[in-house]
Amino acid sequence: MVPMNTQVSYSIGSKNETSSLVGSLSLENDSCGVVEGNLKIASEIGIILPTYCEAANIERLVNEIENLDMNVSLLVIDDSSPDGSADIVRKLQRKYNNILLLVRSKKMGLGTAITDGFKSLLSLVNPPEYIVTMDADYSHNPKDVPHVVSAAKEGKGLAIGSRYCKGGRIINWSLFRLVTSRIANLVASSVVGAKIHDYTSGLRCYSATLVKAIVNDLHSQTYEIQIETIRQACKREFNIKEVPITFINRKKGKSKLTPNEIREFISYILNLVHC
Ligand SMILES: Nc1nc2c(ncn2[C@@H]2O[C@H](COP(=O)(O)OP(=O)(O)OP(=O)(O)O)[C@@H](O)[C@H]2O)c(=O)[nH]1
Ligand SMILES: [Mg+2]
Repeated sequence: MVPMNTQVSYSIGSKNETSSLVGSLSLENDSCGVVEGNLKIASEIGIILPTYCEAANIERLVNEIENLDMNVSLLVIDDSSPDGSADIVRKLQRKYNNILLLVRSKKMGLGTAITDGFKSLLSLVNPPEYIVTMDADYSHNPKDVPHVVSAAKEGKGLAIGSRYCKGGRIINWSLFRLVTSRIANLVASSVVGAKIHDYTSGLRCYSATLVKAIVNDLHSQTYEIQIETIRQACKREFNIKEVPITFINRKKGKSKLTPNEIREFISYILNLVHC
């Protein structure tokens, strides 16, 4: 058992002679997942890439992250995407030795993917000091990763790749997405009250200290995870910085923002307002 106050347990065993160690991971929500890859990996930064049907984007994204001059490991959390995203990641694991893959049994939402990602990285034999999350649809430019990491290191808390602070931009979003994102941010700002402009950006870097402090209080199913992590960080007075980024609407694959996800998000906000 890993000495950590979460509901995660690993058993590490050798899968075969050549490659990887495989760990079985028991998740809080009683679903089971198996982390494939070298669980003894040691890197300063762990990057969580949640994927649901990102076969058209994941390879290019991983290749570009690998080309950054950074000490990183990658953890892809795939919800058994029917388009074969996980198999592309397995192929990439043969090319790069710093990729972990957690395949969950079904689509369970971005919120639980990120939380399971946090728990998995913190449970490694050598956990990273900083944890980055980013979308796997190529909306976030890998070249922005070093900037959010530097900002998180300066503040030892959370750095957000911000589309709404000075210098931030959004390219190619529909009017509907622009308006819904702005409204979500206005409401989040009024209930959470952090001194930031972008509560819903998915490109961030957290210190592991911050993640350890909040992870057991994260129960978000879907996109509201982005606001909830900021709220939890604020409650504990962690430093939160913003770094301007340019967000480009995905060119390939489909958005996973469904009416169900929007309903979850609204119910989360209503809950906060009533608290
Ligand atoms: N594992 C997992 N990943 C998910 C799930 N839902 C979304 N994702 C991933 O989370 C990231 C963000 O999802 P998107 O569909 O791009 O949503 P978005 O960026 O908020 O919205 P768009 O602007 O419409 O693209 C992508 O990498 C998705 O593949 C899920 O249920 N499980
Ligand atoms: Mg997207």
